[in-house]
Amino acid sequence: MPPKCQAHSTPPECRVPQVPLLRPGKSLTIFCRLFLTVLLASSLSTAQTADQAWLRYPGYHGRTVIPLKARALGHGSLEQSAAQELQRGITGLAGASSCISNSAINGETIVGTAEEVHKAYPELAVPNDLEPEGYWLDWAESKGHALLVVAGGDQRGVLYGVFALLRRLATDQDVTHLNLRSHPAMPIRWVDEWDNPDGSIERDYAGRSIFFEGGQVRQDLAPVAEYARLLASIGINGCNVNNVNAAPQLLDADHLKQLARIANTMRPWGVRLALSVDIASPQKIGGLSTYDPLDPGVQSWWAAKAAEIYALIPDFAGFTVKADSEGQPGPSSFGRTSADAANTLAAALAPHGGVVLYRAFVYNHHLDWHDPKADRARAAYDIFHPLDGKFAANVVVQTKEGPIDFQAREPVSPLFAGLEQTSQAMELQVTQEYTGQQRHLVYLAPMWKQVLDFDLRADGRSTPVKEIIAGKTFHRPLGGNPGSPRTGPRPWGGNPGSPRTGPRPWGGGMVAVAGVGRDAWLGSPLALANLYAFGRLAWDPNLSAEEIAGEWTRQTISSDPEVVRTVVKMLMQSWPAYENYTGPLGMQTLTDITGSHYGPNIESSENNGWGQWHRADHLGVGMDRTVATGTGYAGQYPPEVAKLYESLSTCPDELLLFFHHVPYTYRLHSGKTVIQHIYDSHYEGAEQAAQFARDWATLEGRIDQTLYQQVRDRLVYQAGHAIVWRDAIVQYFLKLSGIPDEKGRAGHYPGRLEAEDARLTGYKVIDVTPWEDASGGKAVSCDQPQVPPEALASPIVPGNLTSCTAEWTWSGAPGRYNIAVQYFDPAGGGAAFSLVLNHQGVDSWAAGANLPSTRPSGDNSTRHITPNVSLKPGDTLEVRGIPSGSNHAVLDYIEITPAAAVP
Ligand code: GCV
Repeated sequence: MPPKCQAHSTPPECRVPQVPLLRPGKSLTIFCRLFLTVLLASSLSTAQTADQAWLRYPGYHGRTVIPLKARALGHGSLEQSAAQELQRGITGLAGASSCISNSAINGETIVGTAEEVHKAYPELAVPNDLEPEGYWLDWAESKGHALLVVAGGDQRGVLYGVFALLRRLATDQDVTHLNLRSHPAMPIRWVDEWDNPDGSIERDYAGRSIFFEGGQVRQDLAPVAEYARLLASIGINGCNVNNVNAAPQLLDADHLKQLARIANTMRPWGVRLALSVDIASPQKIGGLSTYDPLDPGVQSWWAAKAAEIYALIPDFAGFTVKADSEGQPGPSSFGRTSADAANTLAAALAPHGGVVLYRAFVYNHHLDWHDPKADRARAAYDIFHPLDGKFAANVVVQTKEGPIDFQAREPVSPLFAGLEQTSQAMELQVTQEYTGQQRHLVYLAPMWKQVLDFDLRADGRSTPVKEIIAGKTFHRPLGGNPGSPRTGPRPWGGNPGSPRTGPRPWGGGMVAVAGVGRDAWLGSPLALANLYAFGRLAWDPNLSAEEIAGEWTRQTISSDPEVVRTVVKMLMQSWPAYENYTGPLGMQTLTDITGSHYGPNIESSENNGWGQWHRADHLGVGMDRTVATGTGYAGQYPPEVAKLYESLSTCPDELLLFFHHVPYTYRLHSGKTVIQHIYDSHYEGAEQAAQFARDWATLEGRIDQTLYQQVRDRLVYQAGHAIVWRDAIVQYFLKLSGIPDEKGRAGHYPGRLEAEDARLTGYKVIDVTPWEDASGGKAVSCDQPQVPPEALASPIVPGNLTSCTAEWTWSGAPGRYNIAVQYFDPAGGGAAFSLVLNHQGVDSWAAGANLPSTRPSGDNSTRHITPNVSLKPGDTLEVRGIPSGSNHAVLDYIEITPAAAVP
């Protein structure tokens, strides 16, 4: 009889797995076992590690038993990583489980390629047709020993199989019945890092680069190894380590040697190095007089450079190219096309098996905004569709999910249906450039799912984006031509050392701009759910955003059902909430597009060449992109989709203003007018953000306290910043349209006392730019601080001497109130504030949160709440601001609300 064992205190009995591969007559003797080996208890103490993300292995609460020992059948480095990870994972998982039997020895988990498993255990029915990078997990028995088999189609498959097994255990899934076979939906599953050699990162919100510092590759690559481990756990197989605005010097001989160290560090985790290249490199660092892609000298230069790279990095993945875009040099300077440039690079890489990911993010950022037909959204299709069929087989056109630039809402890029003879990859952004920069909780998987599942109806049939980018729809074998046999040499998908032959998958894939840095990977604990979700969707785009959120929460935070329920709910509501309070109906994120891309700045989109226009005026709003009267963008979609967007009667509300210019009084399908929807959605979104903070508060005591506190602080900040967004957009459109809010909220703020209406000492009234970022457009700034009377009586301490004061007299009812102080916290100094009641201090806090922009604006407008203050009529309330550096302790207003009404 197997010994009974219990996982934690009240779980059911541990289950004994079924062994479908047993030869008849064998009996089952698998007992409660989990690993105790501490072989790899590892040196993970202080460094930046993968267990700060989801690889924590916090404890096994499931009831299936698995063998105690793990063994790799082969000697390849990926397989060794796989076996070591299994050991490490089970060690962690075993820690919290009582499903451990010291006497249990009669079994092991074996990991190896299908070929190796077959050789070692000929009696096992291992599938012999596993796909590249695919795996198969099942129970078996050999010579009276229980075997848990992890077989890979190749070495990467072994690694991914191990992570799949660990994921099932870490999420307490039943592994009694396995027989699980899986392979990735698409071969290219890369992350792009926009790191610069000096250690800075473009659009990064998590500290400095893990790859570079001071112009060189960092000596300490331990975080890179941990990152590669994290990436492997979600099936990512490529990492481009430098900014697409590429520094050409990275291709010089010295830097290539340094980059080879990065490649060596990531290789044991199956992650291949890729590089972004500047198309002008032959001229900039090669000493040539031109970089014309059709010049033979230029072509030879690239061929020699590729050979030099492959001599150092034999499994080099390929190049990513941003050209003719946002000031980057490109083939248009020589009258050449994007295909000419891509093919020159492709020819250089082809003999070595590399690919070119050529970005379709090519547009003119000097568009004429007076021209009603000009439209940035058209650019990718206009430029790349005519080139379909002209790209070399190892070129993949990499297209952002939407036609503009990672906005909170855009339609799917029509280019996905516009390239039938070209392999394609979809580019997403994990780093939250336009979606709250990791200070706001925005789980992006639901948005990505909408894109992946969107049916473009190319050629009048079902063609969801996920199948197009996987190469299935148009039969695009990566590195081959449509219709060619899916066998033979393949440029991608093989492991180092493995033969580059055999069946190959259809080509294409997904690439995420990740933006990891040295500050806990993404700077914010919950933001890591996006990186996790990206990898899981690139492996299997049919997974739901909700199930991925659940998996991530169980592995990262807790498997307590209440915690999982709460966190999943918050994650799932976060993108709609953000969209609600930043820019609804397809207007895009109404942010400062020429600056921070963070706070509200509605007019910044207009009257410039960047082309993110929403065309709001006093009569109406929206960009007419119809074929009939607008820019014609809608006509870039296949006919069924074009028709849907062209007509006001069928265009979905959420994209109405992306496709149509309508009066504010236009009625949506929901029955609301556009203007009322703008008001309502902003109030609703801000309320949703406040609810996240309340939801999270219910988890105190159920989860790690440090994590609780970190996330709590962020959510409280987000709730305040959502109000900044709400008020900016609502007051802007109220003023522009002149149409009141049916619900009487816009322009009326109960309990709000403006700083400019206070009795001011030292403070002077200023205009805030843009005006909508301050309540009433004005604030007060402490440019000439005064010496408060009590400071004169105290010992002189530099810094506490000078402040400015705004003072109000309370005339409301007696009672307990929350007092919100809305102030600006621009970069460039750490100002301080205090709240004073009847000359007694009740609260004080420091500004200096490192928010964008050096001038007061919606980027840095911040709310501090002092709860539960007792007030009676005639009380004097003061806010004192102490400036520092260029932070002038700028104050917008205070808002006094009954204590019960606000959490
Ligand atoms: C790397 C947006 C970002 C830029 C980025 C560009 C791109 O415009 O704001 O920082 O440049 O996209 O994707 O190339």
